[in-house]
Amino acid sequence: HVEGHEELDAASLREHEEFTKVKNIATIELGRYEIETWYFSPFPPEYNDCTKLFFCEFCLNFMKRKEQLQRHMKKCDLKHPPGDEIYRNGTLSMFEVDGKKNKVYGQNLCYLAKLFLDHKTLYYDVDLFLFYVLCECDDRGCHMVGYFSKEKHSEESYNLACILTLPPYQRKGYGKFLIAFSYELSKKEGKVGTPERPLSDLGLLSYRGYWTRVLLDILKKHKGNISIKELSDMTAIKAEDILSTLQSLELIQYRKGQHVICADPKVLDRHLKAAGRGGLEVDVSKLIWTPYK
Ligand code: 1VU
Repeated sequence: HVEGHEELDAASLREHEEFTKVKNIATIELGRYEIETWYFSPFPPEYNDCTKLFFCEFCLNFMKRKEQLQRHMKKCDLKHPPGDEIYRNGTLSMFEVDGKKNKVYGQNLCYLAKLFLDHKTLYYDVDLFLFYVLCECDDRGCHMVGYFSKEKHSEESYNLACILTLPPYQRKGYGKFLIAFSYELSKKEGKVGTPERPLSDLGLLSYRGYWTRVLLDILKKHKGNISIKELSDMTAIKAEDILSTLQSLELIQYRKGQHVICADPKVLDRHLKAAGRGGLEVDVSKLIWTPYK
């Protein structure tokens, strides 16, 4: 996660790493939730004396006191993230926010996300990223559930930089929805993609679950031989990730100098059962999007 870290030399990087060990903000208020934080986040120095912050759930501005937030809510005219609504299915919406066009929102989102992300070292250079913000919508507005960020141009074929489901919404299938969404965007771009590394424990679990389900569903339905390349073309999952997933399921054998997928239907069913719930489906017919140029 190197968003805007290039200018730092080794010494300041070490210093930064020392500093990031101490958690400053212990709780945040966001919409109707009070949420306990997990990690340090580098809020501007004037917030150093705070242990709690109050976020506007729509523009993500943060304040030191509840009264400030209440005053802000009377005049904030956002009822959803800034940017384009690119997906709507029932009460579920996805907004695409360009970090260059909505710099403050992008920075606020990063400060917020860092409270729940261990490795992320992103601070100011949000210009290079798009943010895909998932919301549950009702008559009061569109409430952020989670998001992922994506580089506008990635040399390493990353299709996702950081992913977060806010703690009150975790373990309900939103994470797998966000992952599935990132691959649907890659399919529209005609590219394969992979998440930026390192993955957190929860990130790896979610990705492993997603990859397993998608690949086994195809293998189950498919008749005859199929190659990793074909699987990759169908799913936009990078070949290395397919190989490591199938290897971890012990579905790969090495015969005569070649990797061969061995897909016994009974074994597939057993793995599928173990892979957990499918998560919320992405209905691609409801995605209205063209790749960034
Ligand atoms: O519920 P299932 O079993 O069907 O699937 C779950 C489960 O396999 C696993 N999982 C867990 N397993 C054990 N204990 C847990 N607490 C737990 N949480 C998840 O992951 C599968 C996905 O479940 P989900 O679709 O309901 O996913 P969530 O909405 O809970 O979101 C998953 C993430 C990783 C986004 C969420 O846990 C989160 O925001 N964590 C904090 C931030 C983080 O670690 N992000 C990933 C960092 S790596 C990165 O950003 C680089 C790409």
